[in-house]
Amino acid sequence: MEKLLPRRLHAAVAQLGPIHRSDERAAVVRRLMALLREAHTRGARFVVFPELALTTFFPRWWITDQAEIDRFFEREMPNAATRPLFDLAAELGVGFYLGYAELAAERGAVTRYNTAILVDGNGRIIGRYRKIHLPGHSDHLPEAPFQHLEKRYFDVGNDGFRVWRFCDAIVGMCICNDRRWPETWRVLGLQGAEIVALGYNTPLENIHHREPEHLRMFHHLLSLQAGAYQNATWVLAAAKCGSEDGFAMIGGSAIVAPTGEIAARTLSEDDEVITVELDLELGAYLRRTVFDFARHRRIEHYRLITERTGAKAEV
Ligand code: ING
Repeated sequence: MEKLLPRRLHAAVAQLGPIHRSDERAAVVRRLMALLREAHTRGARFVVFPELALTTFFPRWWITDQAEIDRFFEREMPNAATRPLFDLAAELGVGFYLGYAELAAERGAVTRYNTAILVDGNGRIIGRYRKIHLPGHSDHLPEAPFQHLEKRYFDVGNDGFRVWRFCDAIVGMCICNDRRWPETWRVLGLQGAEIVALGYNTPLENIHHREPEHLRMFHHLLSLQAGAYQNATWVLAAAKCGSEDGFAMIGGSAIVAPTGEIAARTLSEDDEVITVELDLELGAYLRRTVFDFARHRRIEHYRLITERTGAKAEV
């Protein structure tokens, strides 16, 4: 067996602490730039920022005035507020994943997405993903301690789950709740993803039913580690966390190896960088053996996965 040349990519996850509703984008972009510089100083060529990394997690708020809601959205990217981040990335030759609220015009209609972009080391956008699994609810829950209105404020993503070649690696993207659904990982795995980048904003409290708070971190890490192992891919997951206007969100940003092991994780709920030099061959033996999809998968038995939405017991 010829020894494959080690393909390595020094990557970083840049966790953000809280962004309060009154925080200006310029102040947030300055934080993103400081994190990018720190990652570059430590040798990273790719940095993953969180979901909705430019604003507070506004789906927690019941807002009825559309103009007020749209203040949290970006109409173009890059724009005046984010251009300094793109320019710094190009100056340092560092690529990045950035999550933000996208306001688009498609076929004459206004559409709104929870979006992530992949930007290369020249500051060019080479990939875009619009969040498909939107959690929460669309009506006002006045009794709840806070809202989770992603189903109200965003349209379901229409880009599908895709991968791009970046720094000699196959990189896929998803966002937050997507990580809880095995379909996300498998569709990326079937496209040869070697790295899956994702950002997340995960409230500590479950507004739907009483749940022990330690389960938030457990389910978050379980989703990353299972997705990584079962698709033999590296996972770079960046939190926006801490207390935003008093509403707690979990940290636990992590870099997970294709073996499912946690290679690095953050210790704080503030702005924090973690880096790992990813060995892109580490997952190759798994793809040649236990997860050799071509040899082991039996798609003739998986029909229900794409034909049935909800579970149905027919016995
Ligand atoms: N946040 C949460 C997440 O999926 C959630 C919502 C938390 C759903 C816990 C179910 C259980 O991490 C976002 N933004 O999707």
